[in-house]
Amino acid sequence: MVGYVVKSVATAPIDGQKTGTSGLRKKTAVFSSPNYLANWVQSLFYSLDGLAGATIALGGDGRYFSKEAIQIIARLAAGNGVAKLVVGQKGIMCTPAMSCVIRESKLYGGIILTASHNPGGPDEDFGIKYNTGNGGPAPESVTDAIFAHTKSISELKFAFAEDGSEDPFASADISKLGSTTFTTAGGSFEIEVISPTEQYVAMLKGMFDFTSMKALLAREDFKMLFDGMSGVTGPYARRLFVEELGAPESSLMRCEPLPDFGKGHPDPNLTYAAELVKHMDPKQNSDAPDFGAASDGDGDRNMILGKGFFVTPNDSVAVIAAEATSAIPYFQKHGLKGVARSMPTAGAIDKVAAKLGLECFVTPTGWKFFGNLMDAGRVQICGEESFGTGADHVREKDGLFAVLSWLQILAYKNADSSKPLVSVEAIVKEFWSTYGRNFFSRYDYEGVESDAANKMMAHLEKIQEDMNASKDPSGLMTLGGFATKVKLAENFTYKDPVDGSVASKQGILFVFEEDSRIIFRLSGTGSAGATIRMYIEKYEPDATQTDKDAQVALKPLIDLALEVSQLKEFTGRNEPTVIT
Ligand code: VG1
Ligand code: CO
Repeated sequence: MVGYVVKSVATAPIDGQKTGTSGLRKKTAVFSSPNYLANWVQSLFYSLDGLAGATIALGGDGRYFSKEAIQIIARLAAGNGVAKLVVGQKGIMCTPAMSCVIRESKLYGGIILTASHNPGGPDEDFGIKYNTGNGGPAPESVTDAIFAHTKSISELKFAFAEDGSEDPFASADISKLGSTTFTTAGGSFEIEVISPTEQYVAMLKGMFDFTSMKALLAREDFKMLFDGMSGVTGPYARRLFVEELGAPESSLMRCEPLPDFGKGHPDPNLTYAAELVKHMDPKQNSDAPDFGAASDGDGDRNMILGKGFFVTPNDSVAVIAAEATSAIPYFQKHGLKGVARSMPTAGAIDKVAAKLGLECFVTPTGWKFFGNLMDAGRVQICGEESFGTGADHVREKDGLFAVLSWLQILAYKNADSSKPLVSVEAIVKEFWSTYGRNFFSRYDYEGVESDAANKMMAHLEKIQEDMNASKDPSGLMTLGGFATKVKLAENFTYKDPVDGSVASKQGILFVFEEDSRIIFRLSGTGSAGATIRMYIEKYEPDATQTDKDAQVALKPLIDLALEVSQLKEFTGRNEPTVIT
């Protein structure tokens, strides 16, 4: 056995190491600068109780700088008394699989190396996130403690090789499965390399009826196409769709994980997954598949498409909730008591909850807010407008779970193979005719100057406060001199119903008389400057009006939002970077 020694190395605080919506994300050059990663990881270890002897999982989307990061983290883990590190082979582990491994193996927690849907590479982004023993992203009590430590840190507890060289664990080959143990005076440290797919695929297999999905994929009139966006899900998709469900290899595109995602932006939406969208369009491809899906860099996001048809994430999670207990074995067995969505997410799922008599929660943006509700058994399905869909089988959003849910619903609706195919589009349109349609769009303005973005938000906050101060007895307010009546203006505050913790200033929203909404918030996942997100929603109960194009249906509200916020004046931007 190889030995190591623990030594203290001096360091000094580095500014701006505050965890955002989902972990710490910065340019790779920042992350790889001296002690940047080490300071944050040491601060994390300072924030955790009972770390001595613990087992921690480590893996990520395999992006550029992951290998170096794993080495630094292993040395700090050993230095801080962690007994064992469970590492995904080649450092790979998609985010929902990490959540599954932490939960099923009852680990102390896990570290995920990803900047998720942000591009990767030497000039792009790197990120790190800590998940607790329930498999979910650390709550704000933990991330606040980490941030506090980053401001006062003075030493790093590093493991060194006995001969003084820097990497004491070089002999643990993370490209091969197996375990290596290292020793030091009074202790030891083990690195176990595990399959990134095994536990997670087994879990998914237990949740769905693979036989009926296999029959669906065997139909002459049914084809699917999955876009891995060169992110981490490729190997999982091959395993599930090709090896387990029998789809041909041509059902996969961009399914080899690349450290720079092929220079793409691994964010599954109509803009960044344009190639998939093109393949799915019967006007551009005479052989367009019937079902299309994509996932992001770390595998927690998903996009669902039918032939020439886009399913919004708001509708997707609502359809899954509506069909869950009839179509999906996992929910047939475990039941469905409640659902949740983030505040900016459109309220289609609320309509399902009302009809099915389920509890329905509205949380701030970020998956970490769903964890307590799921742990308490009050929520089983939840989603975000940002292409996040998930359930209580893990504590992260789960792109492949969403794709399998849709395949399962399609298999259920098409149980009789002698009948013509019931399409994705038909399922969504049937949903609209039952529940009405929540038209929704998000405008993102990326790379805005921080000062300008903050001024715009302050301007909106002032409008919101003035409105509340001048409320007339009818309770209705006039928005910034415009004729439209507003029934609610607020800066969203959330009180966790389980532990009572409060998150304030989570986005400024104006809700109109007929439940239309405009919402503004600043992104917490960017790595430079500010990203403004503007969310627009309009509910249309009339089944004869649900077929419109969303941009057309929302145009008056979009114009109003731009005028009230003075977004163009504050930022100098005439067009958004991305529309979803
Ligand atoms: C965005 C999304 C949010 C999501 C978060 C992490 O956050 O809006 O809904 O939970 O990304 O997703 P923000 O603060 O930039 O709006 V991922 O796949 O990047 O972990
Ligand atoms: Co992600």
